[in-house]
Amino acid sequence: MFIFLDGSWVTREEATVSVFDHGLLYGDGVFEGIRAYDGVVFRLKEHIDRLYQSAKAILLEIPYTPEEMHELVLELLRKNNFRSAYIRLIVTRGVGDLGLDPFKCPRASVIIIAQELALFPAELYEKGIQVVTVSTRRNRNDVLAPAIKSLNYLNNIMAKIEARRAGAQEALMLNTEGFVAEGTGENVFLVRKNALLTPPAYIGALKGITRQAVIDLAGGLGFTVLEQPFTLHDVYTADEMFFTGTAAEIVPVVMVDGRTIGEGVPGTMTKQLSQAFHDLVRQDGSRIESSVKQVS
Ligand code: PXG
Repeated sequence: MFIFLDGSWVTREEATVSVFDHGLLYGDGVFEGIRAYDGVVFRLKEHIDRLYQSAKAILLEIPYTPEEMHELVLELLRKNNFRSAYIRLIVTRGVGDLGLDPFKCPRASVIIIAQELALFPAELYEKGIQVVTVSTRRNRNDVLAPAIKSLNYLNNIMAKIEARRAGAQEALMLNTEGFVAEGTGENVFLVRKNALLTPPAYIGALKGITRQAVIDLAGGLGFTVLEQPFTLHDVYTADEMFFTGTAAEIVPVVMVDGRTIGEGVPGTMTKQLSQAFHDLVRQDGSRIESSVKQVS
């Protein structure tokens, strides 16, 4: 298995970072989780755009252009002979001293890892998951913009710990005003009658690539999409609910805080969207094989 590490293609054993890297010392850096399906990297351009936006927000200069980064991801998949994979792109502040001053880190470190896909158990999608609301709140816009996909996920990890300790698979996170924000690594959607509801990003959610794909697909299926704030009351009384994310894709939620959502089984709109999403991911993205290799 090859890993891209600061300009070199290295093995898993060789892929090590310095203990002085500020990504390790302070969570100072940004990342992306990306997925390839049957030779297509789903919405790779959108993931790269978001990576550069996250980097810009924390004043981190990535030592490659977005076009070079795009090509590096594809090259990594080719070198590993992967057609379907989970890809992790990481940019850390790089090596500095033990102080937190990022200006002492001369060069950002770039790591790209691809792993053959470990799929979640099918049962999760057939039966749906149970979630609990947790006391850990999502990052506030005036503290650390939740739109930044940073290496500092501690508040989401605390939320995950609360959920797992309560016997649930995932946490539902609120913002400090009590509006529903998202899961620990997923965006959230409700279905009410023929409409799909999802919180606007300013509430405290990441602008998910899967979230946007679902919004795009919903229009084609004739569903109304409302990006508006909602509360736990709206959750408990929804007809259907699901989470979206690169790793999780579309996961039905059938119980929240002991309240059954809809009929307690994955809903029809959720199923329709999942089907449409599975078709989309094999088409909408960057082909792994370079065009020169394709014989027409
Ligand atoms: N919200 C947060 C906070 C996230 O970290 C999403 C939503 C979904 O976004 P995308 O673009 O993936 O549709 C994420 C995704 C994982 C994993 O392996 C996922 C994420 C981060 C860390 C791990 O499930 N981010």
